[in-house]
Amino acid sequence: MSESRAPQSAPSPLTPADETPAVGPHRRGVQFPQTHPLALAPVTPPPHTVDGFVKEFLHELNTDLGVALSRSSINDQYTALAHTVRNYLTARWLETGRKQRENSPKSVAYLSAEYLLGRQLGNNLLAANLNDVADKALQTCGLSLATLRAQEVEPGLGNGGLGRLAACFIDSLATMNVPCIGYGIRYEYGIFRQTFVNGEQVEQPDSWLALGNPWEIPHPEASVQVNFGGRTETYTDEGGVERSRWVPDWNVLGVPYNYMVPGYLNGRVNTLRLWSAQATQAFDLNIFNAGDYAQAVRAQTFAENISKVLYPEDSTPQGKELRLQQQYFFVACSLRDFIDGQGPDFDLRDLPERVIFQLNDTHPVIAVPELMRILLDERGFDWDEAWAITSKCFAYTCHTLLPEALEVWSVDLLGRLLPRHLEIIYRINDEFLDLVRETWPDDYLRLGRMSIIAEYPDRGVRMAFLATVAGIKVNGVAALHSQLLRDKVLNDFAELWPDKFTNVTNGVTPRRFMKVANPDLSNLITDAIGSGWVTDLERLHELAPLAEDPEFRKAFAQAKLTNKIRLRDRLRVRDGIELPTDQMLDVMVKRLHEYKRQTLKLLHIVSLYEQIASGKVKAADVTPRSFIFGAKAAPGYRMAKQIIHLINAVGSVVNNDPLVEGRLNVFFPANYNVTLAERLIPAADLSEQISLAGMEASGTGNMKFALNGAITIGTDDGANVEIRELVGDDNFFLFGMDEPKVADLSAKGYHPGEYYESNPQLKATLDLIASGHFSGGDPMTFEPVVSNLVHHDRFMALADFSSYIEAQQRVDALYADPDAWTRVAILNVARCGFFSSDRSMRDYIKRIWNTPPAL
Ligand code: NBG
Repeated sequence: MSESRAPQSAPSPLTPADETPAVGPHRRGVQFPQTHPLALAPVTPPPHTVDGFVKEFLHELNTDLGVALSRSSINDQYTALAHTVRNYLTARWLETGRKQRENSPKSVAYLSAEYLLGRQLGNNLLAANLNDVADKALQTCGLSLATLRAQEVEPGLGNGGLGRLAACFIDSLATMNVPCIGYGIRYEYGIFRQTFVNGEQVEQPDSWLALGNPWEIPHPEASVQVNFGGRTETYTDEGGVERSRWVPDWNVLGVPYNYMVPGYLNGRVNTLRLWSAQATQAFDLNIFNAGDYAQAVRAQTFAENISKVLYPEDSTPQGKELRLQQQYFFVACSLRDFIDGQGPDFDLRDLPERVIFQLNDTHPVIAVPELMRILLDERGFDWDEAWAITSKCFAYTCHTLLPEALEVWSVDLLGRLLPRHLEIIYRINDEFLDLVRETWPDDYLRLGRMSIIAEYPDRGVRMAFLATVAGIKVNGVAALHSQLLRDKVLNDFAELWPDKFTNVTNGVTPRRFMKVANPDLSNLITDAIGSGWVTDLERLHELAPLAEDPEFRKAFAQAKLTNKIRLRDRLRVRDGIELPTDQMLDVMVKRLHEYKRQTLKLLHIVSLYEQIASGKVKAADVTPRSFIFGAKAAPGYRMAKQIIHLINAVGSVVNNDPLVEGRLNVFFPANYNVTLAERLIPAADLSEQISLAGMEASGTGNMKFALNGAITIGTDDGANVEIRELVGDDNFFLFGMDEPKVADLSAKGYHPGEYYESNPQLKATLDLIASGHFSGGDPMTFEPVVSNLVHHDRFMALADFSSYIEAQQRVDALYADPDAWTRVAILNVARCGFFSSDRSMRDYIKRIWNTPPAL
C-alpha cells in the first residue's frame, strides 16, 4: 500500500518550519468528492498483452524518465521496465491495502534488521506472470530481457542466512495470502562488495542506490520522529499518580520507503517498509546564525549516519553505539507506524488481536520496552495492563547457539541512549526475578543466571533473555537447534515455561530458488507432475518413482549440465574463471566462519593435491572435481580473512600445477551474493554442509542445494539432520561426530595435536601448508592458520578429518556411476518438499502467530 498518513509532529526535513507543506491532508478514511467515473473505478493494471506492455514501457521511458528509446541507456531501459512491472502490480497492491483496512485481520509484523532480497525484477515478473509478455514486448523494441535483468544491482541489505530467511518468509506469506508487513532498515550501503587483491579480501562500499532504485516508493510526508538521549523525570499526573517520562535531547526522522512483496500468481501484494534516517531540521538555525554553517551540516550527517551502513558482522555482534541506534530507530518507527495505522480510535488493549511482532533474532528486541513506554507514558496504562498487552504481542526467533553471538548491550550505553527504556527493562527484570524467586526460593545461582541484567564481565542487558521473558513463544530454526536451545542455552527458561519453547524448521522459497533460478529443472518437473508444486512443494514426492526412469534421469542430468554451462558463461564474464563443465562441481558457499569449517574443505583439497604432488597417487586416478567457494568474511575477523587468503593461495598453486593435469580446480569467485547463488546452486553436484555438530543453527543453503538436485555431504548439524532423515541415509553423505560426541570430547579435553601426530595424511597436508608451498616459500604467511588448527581448533576440524575424507571417497564412488548419482539427486529433490518456506510459515501460523489466512 502506498498510502500514508500525516506525521505526528515532524515537519518535512527539507522545508523551513513556516512553510510546512500540507502533508497527507485527506489520507486514511477521509472521504472527499470523487466525481469523474475513472476516479470512482477500481485501479486497473495495464492490459496483459504485448501491445499493452510496450505501451506502458514506452510511456515510462518517455514520460517518467524523459528519454526517447533511441537515446536511452541500458539503465533507462531497465528502470522503465521495472516501473512497468511495478505498474502491473500496483492495482493488486492497492486492493490488498483496501481489503486490509476493511477487514482488519490480525497481521504479522516481521521486525528484521536485515532483508537479503536479491534482485527484484525476475521474481516480480514471475509473480505477475509477465515473463513471456515482457520478453516479447522488449524484443519488439529491439531489446533483450536478459540484458536488462543483468542491469539490476541487488539490494544486499543483509549478511547471510538470517536476512535471506526474512526475504523468503515475506515471499511465502504473500503467496499464502497472509497479511504481513515487513519492517526494516533501508541501508544506504548494504553488505560490502568483496574484492580480492593478491588473494586477500578487500572490502568496497556497496553503493547499490547509485543508479537509482525503481522498486521503492518513498513517503517523506509520512516520516516518523525518533528520539534519543536525555534523561527521565518523574511527575504526578492529574489523577495524583506518580509517573515517569522521557526528556530526550536529540531526534531524527525515519522516512518510510515501501517495497512491493507480491504473492505468486495470487493477486496479493504485501508491503515491506524500510526506514531511512534523516535529520529533523536541515539546518540547525542557531548554529547557522552563529555562522558555523559547516557545523550545522555536520549535525545532519550525524543523524543520517543511522541508516548509512549495514554492520557486516555475521554471528558476532559488535556492541557499537551506532548499531543500537539503528535497532531502536527502526523499531520505534515501525511500532509507531503500525499503531497509528490502526486509526485514532483504536483501543490498544486489542493490539494482540491485531498483530504479532515477530522478532528476527535479538536485533529488534528493544521494541519490547518501546511498546511498554508507549503504553505507560503516552497512553497512560498502568504497569500490569501495559505488560499484559506487551507480553502478548511479541514472539522471538533465535538464530544461533554461539554464546558470543547473543547480544548484550552495556547498561552504560543503553542508559545514555535510551534512559527510559533502561528503567523499563529494570522493572521488567525485577518483576521477572520475583517470579523466579517464588518458583525456586533461595536458588541464588539460578537468579543470577536468569537475570536479564548480567553483572559480569560488565553490567549488560541480555537481549535474548529480555525477548524470552516478553515473548509469547521462543523458537529455534531447526529441530536440533530448538532442542539445544531448550536443553542448554535457555534451559532455565525452558524449565520455567516449557510451553513457551517451540521449533520451526527454516525453509526457502521455491519461487526464487527453483522457478527463477532453475528454469530447466522447473520445466522438467512441471512436465512430469504439473505446476502445483510451486505452491505445494510436498508434491515433489510425485517425482520419486521417476528416479527409476532412465529417460527422466537423462533429462535431469541434461538440466544439470545446462546449468553448469550457464554458470560457466557467467563466471567467465564475471570473474574471468574458466569452469570445466565435465567435472564434479563441489560447492561450499556461505559466510566465512571457523565454525562452518571452510578449513576442513580446504584440508580435503590440499590432501588430494599433496598425494598427487608427492607421487602417492596418480592424477589420473583422482576423480576430476571443480571446487567452488563463495564467502565473505567480517572485515574485522582476522582468522576468517586469513582463511580466504589461504583458499585463494591453494587455488593458484593447484590450478596451475601440471602434475594435477587439470583434474582438480579451486575457484573462489569474489563477492558471493544472492544473484550468484541463483546461478551456482542449480549447477552444483555436491553440497558441502560441514559445520561442527551443534554449531549451525539450521542452514538454508543446504535446503536450496538439495531442492536443486545436489547431494549433501554433511554433519549431523542444524537442518542437515532433517534433510538426512527425509532423503534417507543412502542418499546423503554423513560424516563426523554428532553433537553428544562433540560435547563428550569437549568435556574430556580436546587435543588437536594428537590427531595431527597420529594421522600421516593429515600431518602431510598441514605440513605442506606450513612449509610455505602455497605462499611462495614463506612459511609465516599461513602459520597462524596452521597453528590455530594444530593447537586450538575450537571447531574440531582435525577430529572430523578422517571421517570427512572417508565420506569424500564414498562421494567419488557414487559419482563414478553417473546414472546412480542422478538417481540419488532426483530422490533428494523429491523428498525435500518439506523445506519450502511456505511450510515454515504454516508452522509459525499454527504454533506461534495464530493468524488466519486472509480471503
Ligand atoms: C543464522 C544461522 C543459520 C540459519 C540462519 C537463519 C545468524 C545469526 N544465524 O544457521 O547461522 O540458517 O540464521 O535462521 O545469522
